[in-house]
Formats: sequence, C-alpha cells, structure tokens
Amino acid sequence: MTKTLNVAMIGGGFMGKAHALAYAAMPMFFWPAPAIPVRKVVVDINPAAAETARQRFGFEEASSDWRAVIARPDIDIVDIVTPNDSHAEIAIAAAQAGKHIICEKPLARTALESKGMLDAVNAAGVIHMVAFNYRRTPAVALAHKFITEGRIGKILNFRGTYLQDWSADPDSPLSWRFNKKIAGSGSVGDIGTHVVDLARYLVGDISAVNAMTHTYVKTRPLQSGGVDKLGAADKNASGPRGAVDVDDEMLTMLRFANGAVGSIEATRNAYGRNNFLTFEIHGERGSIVFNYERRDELQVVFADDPAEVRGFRTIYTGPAHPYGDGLWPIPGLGIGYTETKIVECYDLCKAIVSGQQPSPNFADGYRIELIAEAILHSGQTGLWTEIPA
Ligand code: SOE
Repeated sequence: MTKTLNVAMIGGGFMGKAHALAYAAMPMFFWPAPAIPVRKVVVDINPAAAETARQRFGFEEASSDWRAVIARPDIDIVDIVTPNDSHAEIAIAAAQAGKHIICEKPLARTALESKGMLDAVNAAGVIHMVAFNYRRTPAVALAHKFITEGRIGKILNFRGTYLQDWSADPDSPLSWRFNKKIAGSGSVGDIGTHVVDLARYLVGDISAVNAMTHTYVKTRPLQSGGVDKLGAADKNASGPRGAVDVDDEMLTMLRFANGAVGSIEATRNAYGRNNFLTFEIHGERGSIVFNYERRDELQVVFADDPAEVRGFRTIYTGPAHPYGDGLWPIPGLGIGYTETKIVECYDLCKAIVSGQQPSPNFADGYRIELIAEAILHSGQTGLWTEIPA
C-alpha cells in the first residue's frame, strides 16, 4: 500500500487552486507515487470562503482555525498559501507541532522573519520546501542538467528577466502585493525572487548586487471583497485609492560567488509581457536560453557544434528530459503552470518519504530573502551591497 500524507492547506486563493490541483494529479503522473497526498483540511479565516474552497478544491474538511488544524495529530503536511505576512507565524507553529511544511514564495517579508522560520524547522527536524516552482519546469531542469554536466563550460554570464503586465494600468486594483506591511516588497519579492532562485539553481550563489528600484504608480484604487485581484478586471478607477509603498520595478547587476556576473530585471508594468520569465546564460563552451512563455522549449548552442551549423537549436522537452517519465509521452503536448506544481508536489513527497531535504528549502528561502534585502538596500543607496555570508 502506498503511504498517504494528510495535507492541511492554509489559504484558499489562486495559489490554493494550483496546490490542490497538484495534490490530486501528482499520483496520476508519477506512479508509483512516493506517497499519496490526501486533501484533508482547507483553512480560510472566513468560514464561508473555507467551505467554498473545500467544495471547489476537493478537501474533506473546511476550517477557519489554522491553529487548531495544525495541532491535529492526523495532519502530516502544512501547506502555506496565504499572503506573505502570515507565512512566519504559521510556519513556526507548524514546525513546533512537528509538521512537514511547504510555504509559498517569498518565504517571508524579511530576512529576519525567514531566519526565524529556518531556525524553527531546523529545531523540529521536519522537511521544508519553499515553492519557487519555475525551477521544476522540465526545460529549466534540463538547463541545470547541461550546466552540471559541464556542457556549456564555466559560466560567465546570467541575464534574467521577469516581466508581467497585470499592474501596468495605474487604475488596476491595490492588491495586497502593493502593501509593504503584507508583502514585504513589490517586484523584488513577488517576482524578482523567482529569478534569484533560478540564478542560484543554475549558476550558484550571489555574493553582491548593485540595483535600481522604482515606484511609478503611487496610488491605486482600493479593491473590494477581500479578493486578490491581479490586473484591471473589476477596476474601480473613480473610487477611493490607497498608497502603494513597495517597488514597481527592479533592475540589478549581480556578482556570483564563482566569478560569473549577471543581471535581473523585474516589473509587473511591462505591457505585452505576460509571464516573461527568461534567462540567457553564456558559458565558455556554449549558451542556453529559456523563456517561460515558451516553456516547452530550451534553446542551446554548444561551442563544439560544427562551425557551419553552429547556432541556437530548440529542444522540445519530453520523455527524454527531466521529469519526462512522469509527464506527457510526446514532446510538445504542453507543459503548464500546473505541471510545475505537480513536479513540486512529487519532489516534496519524495523528500518526506526519504527524509532528505528538498531544494529549494527554507535555507534557500532565507538566503533569497537576504539577496532581496540587499537589492532593496542597493536600490535606495545606489551602492554595491554584499550579501552577508
Ligand atoms: C503575480 O506577480 C504572480 O502571481 C506571482 O506572485 C507568482 O509568484 C508568479 O508565479 C505569477 O505571478
């Protein structure tokens, strides 16, 4: 009999949908599954929202009391998909209750909060994961494989972007993502950290940054109904407005510990860019290019390709590539956001069953918060800022 793992999911919004889909689908893709996740309880502080999430996301029970749920002996995994301001409190309580934890990104609002979470999971000896899901795109994992096999040689340069346009309209609603008290930061924490995760995964750790940050849209219309509205839908341009106190845009240079250099740009105000999460990596023996908007594809060029055909080739990921034995049997059938979450769930369950910490875990999440803070600090001072060891 395959082991089962009971999941308590705290939060029932957009990310709750993605995680619930992954719990249901993971054993359908990866069989034999390392364990079967059971959608046991979904929690929302609003009881009606919790009940809606239960019905919609296929959980057995609904609750509005996360503390009571975390204390239950039948819960194995606590899944935190709430806004950033509650990650630390819930994760620390879950660790103290001996639960394995997956927490949405960024790990917390600040490095200090993240350190408290890391200390708690270390003290409890539980498995922990932070949900930077994009490294679970097969094409990204393939890039990692090529790099670790030395196929493009020593890495010289990493250029990453994360460009979206859901907040480009200055009258789009004031999501919690524009509120420092809840989010911690803006483009840096919300999307820049995804690229920082990829840069660390693919190239290595970052030792210093020199950044610019900017807030273009200083106020936005208040949103109604407590729902996290991303974008211009339901906008209420003539209604009352609230202040944006986080960065809209970041641009940073990077120095990697291994001597490589790089850059990251992130904004949610780039009309025409939807989920333009890209990287271009140059090594001494080749280059690799990825664009999440074409996420089935990886472009590569190798220095030892014959000169007359040397140029970027496009690899469509499929069964021959990372996670290919579990996903779809033919390249080009399509990898999506859900698949990245299914793979994430698979790696989490494998980690719990094997007792080996997955990556990225809370140690990575803390390190990424230190880098995010250095970007924000450099954005204010204009100075190169070292990341504390
Ligand atoms: C909004 O920018 C957002 O939902 C991010 O918060 C997610 O991390 C990203 O995956 C998609 O865009």
